[in-house]
Formats: sequence, C-alpha cells, structure tokens
Amino acid sequence: MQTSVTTIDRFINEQEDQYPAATGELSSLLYDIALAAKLIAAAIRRAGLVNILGTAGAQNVQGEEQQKLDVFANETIKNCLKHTGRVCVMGSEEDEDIIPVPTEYEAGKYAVLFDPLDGSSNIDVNSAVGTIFSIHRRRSIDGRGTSADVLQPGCTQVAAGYVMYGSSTMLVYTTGQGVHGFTLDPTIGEFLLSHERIVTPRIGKYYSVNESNFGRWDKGTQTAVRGLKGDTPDVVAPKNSRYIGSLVADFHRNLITGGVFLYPADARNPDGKLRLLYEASPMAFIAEQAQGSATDGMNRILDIVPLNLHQRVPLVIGSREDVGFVADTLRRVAQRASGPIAQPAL
Ligand code: AHM
Ligand code: MG
Repeated sequence: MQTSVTTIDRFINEQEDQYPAATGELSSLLYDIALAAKLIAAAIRRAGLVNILGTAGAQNVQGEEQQKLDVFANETIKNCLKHTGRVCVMGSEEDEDIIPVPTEYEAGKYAVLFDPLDGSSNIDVNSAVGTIFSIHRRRSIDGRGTSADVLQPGCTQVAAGYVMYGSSTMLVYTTGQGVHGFTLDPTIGEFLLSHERIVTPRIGKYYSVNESNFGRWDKGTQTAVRGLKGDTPDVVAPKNSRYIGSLVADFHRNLITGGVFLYPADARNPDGKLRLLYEASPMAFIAEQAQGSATDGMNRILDIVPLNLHQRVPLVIGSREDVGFVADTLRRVAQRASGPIAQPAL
C-alpha cells in the first residue's frame, strides 16, 4: 500500500515556492478550480441516477441547446471563484457577456475564462466531457474587471488547463513550467500527481478530425488530411484515425500518445467551430508547454489578438511535426493557387 502521494495543492505550492516573489494567489486560484472540478465530477458521476440528464430547455449565446450539466458546471465554477478575492472578471462559453465579480466581493488580480462543459453532446451517451480554463493577469488597474482583461492573446496566459471527466477524472494544467497531470482519487477526494512533466511525441500516431466535413473543406485542408491518412508517406508518417467529438478527450489522448487534432474552417463555419479564448488558447498553451504546437492552420494560436469573447478560430494542434506538416501543405496549396504568401511563425 502506497504511503507517500503528492496532492495537487502540495505540487502547486511547491512549484510556486520556487519563485520567492510569488504571493500564492495563483496557487489558490488553481486550487479553487480543482474544487469546482471535483463538484462537477461528482455531478457527472451521478448523472444517470438523479435524472439530471437531458436539455435544460434553453439555448446558450451560440444558439446551441444547453444541457442541464452545462448549466450546473457553469454555475459551479462561477460560485467557486467569485467570492475569493482572486478574480476580477470571468468569461464563459455559456454567458453572452463578461462576468465581473459581484460588487459585494473583492475584485482580485486575475481574469478567468472557461468552457464549463466542453463536448456536452457526449453527456447523454456517457462519453468523456471536460472543462477548459485559461487565466490571465488583469490589465485594468482596479475595480471590477473589464473586457480588456479577458481580450488578451494566448501568449499572456499565466496558467491554463483542462479537466477530463472520463473513465477517471484528470486535471492537467500548466503555469508555463511544463504540463502536469493529476488523477482524482474518488475514495479520498483528492487530485494526486499521476503525470509529471508531460511531453508529447514529436510525431503522432493519430489524426483526429470530423471527416464528415471533408466536402466543405478547402483544397489545402483536404490535401493535408489525405496526407495524414497516408497519401504522402514520404512526407508525413501515415496515421490511424481517432475522433470522439469532445475536444478535451481528443486532445488528451493525442497529448499522451502523440497525434494531431484539427477543427479547420469549412464552408459552413468560415472560422471553424472552436472558440479562441476558452478552447483554442488554453489548449495551445498546454500543447506548447508539452513541446507540441498549435496553429489556426498557418499562424501560431498564442499570437492571435482576440477581438471578442466568443470569437471562433480554426485549430490544428498536437505533435509538432504533424502540425508543421499541415501548415506546410496549406502554404504549398495556397501558393500554387495564388502565388507566394507570408511565411507563418511556427
Ligand atoms: P461545445 O463546446 O459546444 O461542446 O462544442 C465543442 C465541441 C468540441 O469538444 C469538439 O471538438 C467539437 O465540438 C466537435 O464538433 P463536431 O461535432 O462538429 O465534430
Ligand atoms: Mg466547448
């Protein structure tokens, strides 16, 4: 029987201890998020039992049907963060506008963005869903937070992470010192360090994309996906296909085994489907910290300056060489069609 474990709070605190100027607030904020994750995980585990499944009968700001668990996860995260004095403003996939902390609470120095329950169409079929979060230092000087605090490029994130509610519940995060994963031990209610310093393989085994959109992709994307399937084995290692339709689960698998996930633009979704601030940016920070990379096809996700809270962006993310292959292919096909274009900074 094991008698020595590293809990998430001990690990976070020990990491922050390496920086004498650190106040401990970011550590506490990550721990607040871990608490929200435990509450959400518990609700998901009970989902089939307490008749919480099904739609809440409302639509979110994207015009999508909200699931009851979406609503629960959204409220849980907001309630775990708003009173702490560590956060000045929040932004959620489920809320149209930014959420400044209520006036009865102290406003802190961080802005937090989150997708409370990503992949929620998987809930009713008992497949993996997740929570994604992104943390920025505030830009406004004082008072309640403003849009300027949430509309920051991914490269200024101080922390990002996700929680995967799968066969076990895992929390994976980075503060810019590598990527670390914790597994929830339900018997003691603690996240325990299980994956220290995750490094994703340079070349992946899998490609993950919704191929039902193939006919709506541009020529470059079609050529790149054909390459990933094995059309050009001299240029890119042929891959096996895996697609759950839950970004957290697809990304997590590829992070561990190596692989590339794509949600490109298509004729119906000219900017792709995924959202920059609380899906693409945090995942891009994690990918880069695990020595992978993330682009919108050609440009680095972390360099994109957001214009609005729910902005969408095409996403190609995962093993560095595979993401590079997609960018090279898109560039080559575009060049053939219309002459030279600017080189991306990968
Ligand atoms: P959601 O945030 O509304 O759940 O949508 C995002 C999800 C991602 O988890 C997943 O990668 C993608 O939508 C799947 O979309 P599609 O069903 O078009 O393949
Ligand atoms: Mg989502």
